[in-house]
Amino acid sequence: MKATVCLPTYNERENLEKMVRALGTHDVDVLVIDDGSPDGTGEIADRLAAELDYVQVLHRLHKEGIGRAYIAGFERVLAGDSELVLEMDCDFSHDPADVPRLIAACEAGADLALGSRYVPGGGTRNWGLVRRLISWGGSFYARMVLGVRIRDLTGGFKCFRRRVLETLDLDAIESKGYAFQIETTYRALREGFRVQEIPIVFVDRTEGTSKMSRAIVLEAMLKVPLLRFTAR
Ligand SMILES: Nc1nc2c(ncn2[C@@H]2O[C@H](COP(=O)(O)OP(=O)(O)O)[C@@H](O)[C@H]2O)c(=O)[nH]1
Ligand SMILES: [Mg+2]
Repeated sequence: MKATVCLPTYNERENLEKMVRALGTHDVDVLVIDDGSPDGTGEIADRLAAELDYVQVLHRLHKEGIGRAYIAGFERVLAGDSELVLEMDCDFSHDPADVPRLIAACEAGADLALGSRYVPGGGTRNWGLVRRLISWGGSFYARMVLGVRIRDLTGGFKCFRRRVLETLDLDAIESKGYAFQIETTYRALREGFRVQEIPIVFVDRTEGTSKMSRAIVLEAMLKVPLLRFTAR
């Protein structure tokens, strides 16, 4: 099945080229979604797109959070002919070598495959205690409030069959940070799609800096109970 990886970037100058070339060893297209990074990431993306025919770039003017970036990216990919649409961070926390396993899960029948840190075989590496607690605690909290069996609700390494994204009302999704990940998976479950967790080991970035903020965590905490009572 034809697959496109959506790669959102904000100041990923040190990581982008290496990531794009690593993805090029797998049979995927890549759409870089850059929110006007001041560090020149957008120009690197343009140079790669000119050189490599599997690469495209979507430039957005302002940093609006990963949720808005992904929705713009999904709309672009759905206008083409890819059957599978992937989400992935550009900082090597998600291993490009795991991409074929997510794709294989969808080819074998999953509608949405989640790279999961919290199923047997998965885990995190070199994250401090605080980040581990926020991440695991966030997934635990969301699982309890939403009443779902998914172990990793906040992860951002995913593979969607296009019908999932075509069914979800993307314009109605307002979540910007981790809440976006929780919301898309929860809505997919509510629509009756088959969601499967695939174990991955998440490694903390060594280049560049995280864009995680208190606002992103707070948004997720408030959004979860709202989703429980309002999402279709
Ligand atoms: N286009 C875009 N990408 C973003 C934005 N915020 C984060 N990213 C990208 O999303 C991915 C994950 O972000 P990161 O800061 O590593 O979050 P963390 O892994 O939770 O610490 C990276 O590829 C970032 O460059 C944004 O507002 N717009
Ligand atoms: Mg990261």
